Amino acid sequence: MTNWSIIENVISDDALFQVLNYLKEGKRIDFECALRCMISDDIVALGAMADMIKREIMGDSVTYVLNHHINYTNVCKNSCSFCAFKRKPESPDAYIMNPMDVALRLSGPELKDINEVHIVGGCHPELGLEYYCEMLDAIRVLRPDIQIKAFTAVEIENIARIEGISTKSVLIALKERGLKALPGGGAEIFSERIRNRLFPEKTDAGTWLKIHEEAHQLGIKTNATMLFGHIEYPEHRVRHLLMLRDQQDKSGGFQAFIPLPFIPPRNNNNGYIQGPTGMDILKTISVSRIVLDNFPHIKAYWVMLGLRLTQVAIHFGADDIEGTVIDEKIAHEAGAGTNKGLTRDEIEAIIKGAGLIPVQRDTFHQEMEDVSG
Ligand code: V47
Repeated sequence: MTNWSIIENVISDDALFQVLNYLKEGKRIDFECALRCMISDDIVALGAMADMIKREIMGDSVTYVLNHHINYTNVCKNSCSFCAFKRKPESPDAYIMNPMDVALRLSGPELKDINEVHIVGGCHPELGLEYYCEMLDAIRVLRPDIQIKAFTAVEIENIARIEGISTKSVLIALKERGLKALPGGGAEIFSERIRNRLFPEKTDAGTWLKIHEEAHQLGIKTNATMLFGHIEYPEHRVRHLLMLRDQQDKSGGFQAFIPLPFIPPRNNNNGYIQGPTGMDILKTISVSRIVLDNFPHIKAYWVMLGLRLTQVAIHFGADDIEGTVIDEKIAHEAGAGTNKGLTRDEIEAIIKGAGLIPVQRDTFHQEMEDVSG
């Protein structure tokens, strides 16, 4: 039984008493209530509520995965203003990896312990379905033990457009070649006005959600993200969370939600915003945990949060910190100050240093047996 009453003593923003009452009564947090949370500065109370929910699901445990992030191309037909990773095909530092090279990246002896690969890339204007199938085939041959989480809904839509087939047909073909899960990227913020300003060519909210629904119907698990701390208002964040919650009610295949704090691209000097404060990041993580009552997991992505804030975030509702990553590019092109990867020992030290228990998981958030000795 959750002892919600102890939180009454830490609430300093009266508006949060209603939120606490909803939680006590097991009522769903509605738009107004969620907005109250999102505009409140009482992060101690929000964090305490979120931590209570996290502890009901996970206790003192915080999970991580031994994985490798691979970005097969930086060529992208889109021109999202927040993205520092994209390149035009004619750019001198544009690259496309061939499918076998993607698989070979996973074959070194130092990578024998990893059990997940996370693969995403730009929306290349010409790479067709065969390229992606060859990549999955090559990985399955070289590393049949690795679970493949790959290609955002945005890439799935791009492949479907190039091939002139449905997004569902693309998902079916990729599933047959071993795709196990979709990452949550490319959702950005579900607002048509903001999309028009920041990422006009990118998959719209309805299509992004439809592709995830199709994946869920096919038994492919997915994640969801939200890019925040740019030009959006608290209302946009709340609407984004509620749209995800509604989708999860319908199709049920989301595993984790990952709030992504905007990192202002360092070489973009057009008076762009600074990105969210540490306080705003913690609040957004807590509110996500409180509102997304049907999402099993909330991830604090250490790459974008920094290691110290990650340690706090796992006391503010997050129960997972992603993984070893090894060679992160998207956040680092923008100027992330973290390492491009961490070892298992470093990840475990972050979690233990926060007074919590590190647990290695697989792509489906199942606990792995400890083979480290
Ligand atoms: O899709 C791009 C975002 C995403 C910036 O599903 C930026 O398990 C902040 O989706 N500042 C990629 N964010 C990361 C991502 C992800 C990471 C870890 C795990 C999972 C998962 C997903 O990063 C992109 C975009 O939404 N992004 N540029 C930026 N300047």
